[in-house]
Amino acid sequence: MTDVLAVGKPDQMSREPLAELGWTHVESLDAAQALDEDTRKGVKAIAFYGHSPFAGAQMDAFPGLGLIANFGVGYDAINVGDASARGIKVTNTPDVLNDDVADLAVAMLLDYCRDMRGAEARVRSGAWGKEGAHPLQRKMSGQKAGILGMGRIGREIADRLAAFKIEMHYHARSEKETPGWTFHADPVSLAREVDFLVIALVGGPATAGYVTKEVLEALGPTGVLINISRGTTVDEEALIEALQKGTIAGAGLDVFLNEPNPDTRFLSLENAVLQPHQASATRETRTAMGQLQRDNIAAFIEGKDLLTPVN
Ligand code: 8YV
Repeated sequence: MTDVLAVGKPDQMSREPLAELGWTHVESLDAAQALDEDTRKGVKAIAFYGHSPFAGAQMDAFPGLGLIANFGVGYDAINVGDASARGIKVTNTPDVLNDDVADLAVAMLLDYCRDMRGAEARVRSGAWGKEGAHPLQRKMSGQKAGILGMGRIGREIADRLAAFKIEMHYHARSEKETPGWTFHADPVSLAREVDFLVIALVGGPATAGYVTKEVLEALGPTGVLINISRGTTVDEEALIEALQKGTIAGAGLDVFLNEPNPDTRFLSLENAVLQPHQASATRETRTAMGQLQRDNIAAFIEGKDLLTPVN
């Protein structure tokens, strides 16, 4: 019997450490709840991977549970209110992934603007030689960008975009200390002002549908939307319609409502760069995330202060 249960599908950087630690591992919360009573009663901490909803009903299957250690900064899948009500602590893995997530946001924007995918296809297919140069694309440097949600990741994205001589605007709950970037009290005003709108909001009920049809309309037919936060932050129906009709110019999307099987209408959109929720997916960052998750669990088991508590 072990007092730590790993639930979900750990990536390649976490599988080996888990095997070494000898924790029981199941691939889903359903499988976790189906474990025999003795095993469930013995679980003190859960190392949680993935994004399936983890609420009170699932927590109640583990009467001795004291910690849910989430693999990821976003813990919107975990009902923290339910956890707190049961005396269960929750931890996440902030900061260690900021660089990678910001890198991918910029990469999707660059890819959208310069059509690197289409241009590469021209080289590989031989069309460059047969048909000539790739059509001219759009300049990214020197435009105006808006960050929606100026937390730690939003700030990293803004710093990178500013280095591309991009004029920075942002919307957040409150005004932040910045090198003179323009604060907008509402997302529509932000979207109206900028060429590129980058969503770096936290997920969860508070930001569900935050990017409305109205925000997309304000972004306008030359505007580009980048989302590295959560699919839930956008009215996805409105986004698909805007991309289909050209109400916005394009998008770079790493997150969707129905992962890992996004709405199939996205798949035929040539004006969208689509990524499989991989913003934090480098070996370096995933190693650091796994280490932080395991350090939180070790601290909890040893009765020490948690490193990155959420509640
Ligand atoms: C995922 C993420 O955790 O940190 C987050 O909030 O969305 C990602 O880093 C990762 O894809 C594992 O599910």
